[in-house]
Amino acid sequence: MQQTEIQRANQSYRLGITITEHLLLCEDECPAATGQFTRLLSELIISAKLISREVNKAGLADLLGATGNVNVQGENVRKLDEFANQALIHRMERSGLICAMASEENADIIKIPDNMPKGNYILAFDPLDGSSNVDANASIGTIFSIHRKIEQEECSSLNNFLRYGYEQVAAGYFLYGSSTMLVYTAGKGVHGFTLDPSVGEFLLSHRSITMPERGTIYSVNESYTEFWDDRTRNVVNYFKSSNNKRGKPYTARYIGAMVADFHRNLLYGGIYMYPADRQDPHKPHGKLRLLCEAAPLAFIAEQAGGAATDGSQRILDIKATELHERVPLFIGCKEDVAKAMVILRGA
Ligand code: P6P
Repeated sequence: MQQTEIQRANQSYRLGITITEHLLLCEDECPAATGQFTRLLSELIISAKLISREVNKAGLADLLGATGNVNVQGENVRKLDEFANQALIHRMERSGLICAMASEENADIIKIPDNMPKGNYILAFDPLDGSSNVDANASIGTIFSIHRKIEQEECSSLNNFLRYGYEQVAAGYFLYGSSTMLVYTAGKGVHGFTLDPSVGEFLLSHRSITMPERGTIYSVNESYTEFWDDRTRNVVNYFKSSNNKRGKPYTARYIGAMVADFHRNLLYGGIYMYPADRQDPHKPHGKLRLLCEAAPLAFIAEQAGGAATDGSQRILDIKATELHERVPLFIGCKEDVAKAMVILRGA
């Protein structure tokens, strides 16, 4: 049927729901909402658009490779790590919404300069998770966790960061992959938005994401098998030798960027594991950071019907004792994580 000009015009305006519209709708549903959270997420989105732009042209803009510096984690800092870290810090410290930040790349708390306005939110982030993959054009991402400042604490007090995961106000990640996505939760489900570069807007693409009870994928770096304890080896062997929810063997998938492995497992169903590695002084409790990696993704996993544990307890029930605390991590479909816990407990 010949489309009329009006129908064509209408289609060109049919953008779908933008993240801003989504947030404003959520605000209407939350009487206590002040609009501060909407503004905070909007500031994070601007940072992510800048990072996405640089990630997408990294190969052309001399942004690949290392800076020659080593961060607090003992990892080589890559040019894009540094760009992403500075883009987030620069934007957030001027927002007037944050009273202190912690970045995986910075040893200490990032204070808001005295000449900048302060807000009531505490932000922890991994500016570019999996960045060692960027030279190979594999997916990487930014992970963020948002808490409210503790009323009686000074902005820069470490106590604002040493919190239980279940106290998070919101958590999410930006994924720089075949498309740029935002996946976040504020405690009312998990929602995914895809950046439409032609209009520069994040559009609702995955409403109310839920994980299947049991998955089909296991994600772990098996080159460390000899460094695990027997129970950890038994967990991985279980997934290697059992049938999944479709009655077929689990499929092994490991990108080397947790945010990308997590996202695939969130949508398809699976479990990601980074166990303790007793042979590596850097990783006696695993490699992943509680505040800026495990806790935010655990919040998302649980809001999507999944689960996350360090092998003995729920990740969200862990109260951080230091800024860069590391934890072993088993995260994904509820039944897969439960099975891992049973084996890890030696039951
Ligand atoms: P390995 C990236 O550095 C990261 O923190 C996760 O995103 C990723 O899953 C893991 O480390 C990869 O570590 O030891 O398997 O190379």
